[in-house]
Amino acid sequence: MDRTFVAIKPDGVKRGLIGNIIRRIEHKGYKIVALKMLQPTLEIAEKHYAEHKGKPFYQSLINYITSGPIVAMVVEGKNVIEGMRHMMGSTVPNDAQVGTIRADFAQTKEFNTIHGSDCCESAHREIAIYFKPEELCENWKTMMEYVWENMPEEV
Ligand code: IDP
Ligand code: MG
Repeated sequence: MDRTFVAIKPDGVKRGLIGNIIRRIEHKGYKIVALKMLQPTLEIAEKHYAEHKGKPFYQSLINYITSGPIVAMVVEGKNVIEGMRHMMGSTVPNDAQVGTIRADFAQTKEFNTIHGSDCCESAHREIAIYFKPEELCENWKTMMEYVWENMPEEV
């Protein structure tokens, strides 16, 4: 099953949106296999956003992501990387589709409430930054997994 790294960014945590965002992820049927609140260190933030080093917004991005606790998650599901990006909406909240997390909760691209890996390689890299392998809880089933098991074969 596919996995992605998701983080509720400091603005989302400070605004009391943790429950709302997790509810959306659970209602979609995705499985949260790891979850923790942490205060990102400078080292973690720089690793996470290494691809943006040198860009004009890099320093403000680092300041933002280290400005308070985040809620980090590993989320599992069918095509979850693409699915979470779809639920999050575009980077610029006013370009995001109404109903997405960024459209509904954010006003600026600087403070856009949620992070989600953009591809499989990023997901692997980001999960490893925030979680040790033993922090992932894998030996349990969601209701959704029972549903999939009882669905007809995919064609
Ligand atoms: P993404 O989060 O939708 O993948 P990226 O382009 O990877 O978007 O940028 C990472 C994060 O950096 C964004 O979510 C946003 O917080 C911040 N960011 C991106 N572009 C800008 C910008 O032009 N100005 C300020 N912050 C930006
Ligand atoms: Mg990105």
